[in-house]
Amino acid sequence: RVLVTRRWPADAEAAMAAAFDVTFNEGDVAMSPQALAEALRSFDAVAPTVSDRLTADLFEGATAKIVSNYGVGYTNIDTEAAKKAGITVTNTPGVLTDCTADLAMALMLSAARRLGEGERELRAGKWTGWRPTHMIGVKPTGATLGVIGFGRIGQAVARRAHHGFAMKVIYFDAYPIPAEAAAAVGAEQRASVEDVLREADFVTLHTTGGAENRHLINAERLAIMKPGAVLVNTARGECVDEAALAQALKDGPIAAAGLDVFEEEPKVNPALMAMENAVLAPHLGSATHSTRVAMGMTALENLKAFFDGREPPNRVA
Ligand code: 8YV
Repeated sequence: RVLVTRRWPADAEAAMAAAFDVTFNEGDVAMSPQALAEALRSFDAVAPTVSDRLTADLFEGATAKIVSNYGVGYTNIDTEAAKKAGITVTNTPGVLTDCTADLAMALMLSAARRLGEGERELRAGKWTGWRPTHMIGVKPTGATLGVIGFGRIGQAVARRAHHGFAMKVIYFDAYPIPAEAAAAVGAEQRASVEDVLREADFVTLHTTGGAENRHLINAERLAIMKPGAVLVNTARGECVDEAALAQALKDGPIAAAGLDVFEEEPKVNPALMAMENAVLAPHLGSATHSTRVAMGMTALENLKAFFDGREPPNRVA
């Protein structure tokens, strides 16, 4: 018996229903902690999403065998607590790499070229006509892109930027990256986050979230970014100190930001909302039909393998 905490695209739901006795939780809001704790006690498996927070307390008395996360990022789950409770945790890597990288590029271009601001002006009937100094943005083509977190998604963004926009790519990753992966996009490694921030015209975040990367971008680090730089975050909201970012968008040095993720989703810091130079998206990284189906299929594959007594392909705990 499997509980899926949200409705999935129909194809993925049908595949799940063919394999398991599955309940899809109805409703557009995240499940309450009480309901999640209850699910962990009454179902054999739970398939949560990013907005279901499976904190340590919820694993006390849990009898489920596996949590199959619908998403690659799994900092919504206390994996240590799951492990202690003897519960396997899996995720869905790979299938959403392209879509997330596409969205990072969309945010980068929108923020650089002031698309949100421009559209708001036009729709408000405030556009007075073409003029040479109107809505001047920042030019991505040929600029330097700094990638922080050079894994699957970071590398996919680097490919797009390097091959499509002739950008020079520099990166920092806390873990070793195979030289061939960097060479494929002509990427040069930098020794620290600071080194990337001092040199890059555009900075895009592709680390995990969680305590390890909380406020990876803070006031001190924003202060050393290049004047006119653009920050993009499609990773996790907690990676950026939103209050400090709002201040930097107001006072500099950076010119703009494109954000798909927020510290307290679905709440967005009002100080960010107030900034015209922030392009804000409601966590759309993986939001295309084929990708959302593929995420469901991957979550299902992990469950099937586990209950067939095989090693699940994407175990994280
Ligand atoms: C999902 C994501 O929308 O996979 C991730 O880590 O952030 C997004 O692709 C979300 O996680 C769904 O649970």
